[in-house]
Amino acid sequence: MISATIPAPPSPWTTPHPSPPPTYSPQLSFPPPEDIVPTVSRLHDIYSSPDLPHQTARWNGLVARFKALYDRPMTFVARAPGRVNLIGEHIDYSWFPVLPMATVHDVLVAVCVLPENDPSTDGRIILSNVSSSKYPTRVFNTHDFQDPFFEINTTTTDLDWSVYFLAGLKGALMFSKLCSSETSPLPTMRILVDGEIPPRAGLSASSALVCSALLAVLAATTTSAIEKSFLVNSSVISERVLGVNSGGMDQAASVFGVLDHALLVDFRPLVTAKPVRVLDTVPPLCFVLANSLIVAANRAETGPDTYNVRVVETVLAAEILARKYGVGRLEIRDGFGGTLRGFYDRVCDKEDWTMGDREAEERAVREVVRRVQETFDKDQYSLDEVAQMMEQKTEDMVRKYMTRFPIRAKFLNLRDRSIHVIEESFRVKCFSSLLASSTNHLRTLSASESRPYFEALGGLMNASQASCANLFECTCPEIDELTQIAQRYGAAGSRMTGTGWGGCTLSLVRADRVGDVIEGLKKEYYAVRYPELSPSQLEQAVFAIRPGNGTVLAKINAV
Ligand code: NG1
Repeated sequence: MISATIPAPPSPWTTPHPSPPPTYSPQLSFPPPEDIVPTVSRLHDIYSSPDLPHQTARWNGLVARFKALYDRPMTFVARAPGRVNLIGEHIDYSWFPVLPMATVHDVLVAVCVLPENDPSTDGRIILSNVSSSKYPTRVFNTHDFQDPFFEINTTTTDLDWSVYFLAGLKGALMFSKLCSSETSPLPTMRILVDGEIPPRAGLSASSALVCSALLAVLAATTTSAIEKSFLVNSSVISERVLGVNSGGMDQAASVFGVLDHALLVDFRPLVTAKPVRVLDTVPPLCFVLANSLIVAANRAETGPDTYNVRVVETVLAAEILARKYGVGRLEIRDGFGGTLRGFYDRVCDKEDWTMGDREAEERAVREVVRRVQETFDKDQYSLDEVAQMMEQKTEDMVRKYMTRFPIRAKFLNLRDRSIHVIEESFRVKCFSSLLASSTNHLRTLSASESRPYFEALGGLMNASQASCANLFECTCPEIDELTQIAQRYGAAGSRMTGTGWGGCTLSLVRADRVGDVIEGLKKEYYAVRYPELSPSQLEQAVFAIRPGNGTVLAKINAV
C-alpha cells in the first residue's frame, strides 16, 4: 500500500524558480487505512442516474477512440473531477478549512500499459487528447524520466497542455519511489485524455489533470492500493513544479468527493475531508454555476500580480501579527511561512478564549480582526515598510517570500487580506454547520419554514462575495454583475468561486427558482455581453450543478 508520510523532497522538486532551498516540512498525513482510492468497474459507481446517458455515450466514445488510435484496448482509466468551492475562498493556503464539492465534470486519463514482451513496446509514452486540434499529441521517451527530478519546461507563459500530465508523472515517480518498494520501472504506455472541465474557469481543470495523471502513472507502476491522502498530498506538491503555490483545496475536493455532498476540508493537523450532505431540504437546495467567460487568474501569466501576491500578503501578515502579539514562532506551511490560521489558533490559546459555541467564536473573530486593524493602520504598504515590520532587510524578505513563486507587486495590503481570511473562515464554520443541520430536520420542514435557512446560507454566500470583492479584491466587474443578476432572479445567495479575477460564480437557489435564475443570467448577462454564443455554448456556460463523486481508478472495457 502506498501510504507512508511523504518524506521531505529535495529542493529541485519544489523549486520552479531559482530560490534558496525550501525547508520543506513533512506535515503530510497518516491517513486511516480505509482511505483508499476506489477501483470501480461500472459507471454507476461514478455518476448518478441523470448523468449516465451522457457519460455512457462519452465513455463508449473513449473506448472506441482509444482502440482506433492505438489498435489495442485501454486497460484502465484514472478519473479525477474538478471542484466548485461553496464557500471559503482564498483561505486554504492560510490553512483554514474550506467547503468545496467535486463536480460531475472530470478528466479521464485512459491508459494501456504495454507488456515487456509486446512487439510494439518501444519505451515511448504517447499522450493524446480527444480534443486533438486544441491539445496536440505529445510523445515522450521513458528513459528521459529515469531521474524523477527531470526538468519540465515552465518558462513559457502559455504552458503546453502536456506539462500538467508531466507534473503528475513526475510526482508519481518521485513519491512512489520514496514511499513504496513495490514499484516497477516506467513502462511503455499509450494514453488518451478526455477532459470535460471548462479550462481557465476556476473549476480546477489543471489540478484534475495533474491528479489523474499522477494516479494513472502510479497505477501503471505499482500494484499497491493508493491512499487518498497520499494522492492529495503528492498532487499538491506536484503542481508546485508549475509555479502554483496551491493551498490544497482543489486536490482534496477532487480526491475525496462524495456524490451529493460538500466536503469540509481541513488541512491541520492532517488533510481530512468530512462529507456534508447538501440536498436534503424541501424544496431541494440547488446550485447554479455561471461562467463569466473571463479567464480566471492563472499562475503562469497573471499569478505574479494576483494569486501569488495574495499568498505572500497573508503569510507576511501572519508573521508580523505573531511577532507583535507574542504568540511564538508559527508553524511553517510548506517551507514558505506562517499562516493566519496558525496565528488565530495561537492567540485563542494564549488568551484562553473558550470556544465551542457560535457566539464565543464570533467574539474571537471580532477580537482578532480588531488586532489586525490595530496592527495595519493603512491598506497599502511598500515592500520597504513591510520589511521593516518583519525586521528584515527588503532584499532578504524579497528573496525569501517573493522568488520561489514570483510576484510583481510593489505594494502589499496586509490589513484587508487578513480580515477577509479571518472572517471568511468563520463563514465556513457557519455555513457547514447550517448544512449539517439540514440532514437532521429540514426534510420535515415546509417551504416557508425552511426559508430562513435558505436566507441564512445565501446571506453567508453574499457576504463572502462582498468580502472577495472589497477586501480580497479577487473578483472582476463581470463576476460582480453575474452575482447581482442571480440574486435579482431569485438566488438566495451568489458568489465567485475558485481563484477569481474571472472564472465562475456559484449561486444557491431553491429548486423551484433554478429555471428563473438561469433564464435571467442568459437574458441579462450572456445575451448582452456574448450575443454570439450558440445554444449549446450557452448550456455549457450556465447550468445547475450537483456535487459529484471523487477520484477513481476505473477498469471498464465495454460500457
Ligand atoms: P483554482 O480556482 O483551481 O485556481 C485556486 C487554488 C486553490 C484556492 C483557490 C481560491 C490552486 C491549484 N488552486 O483555485 O487552492 O486557493 O484558488 O480559494 O492553486
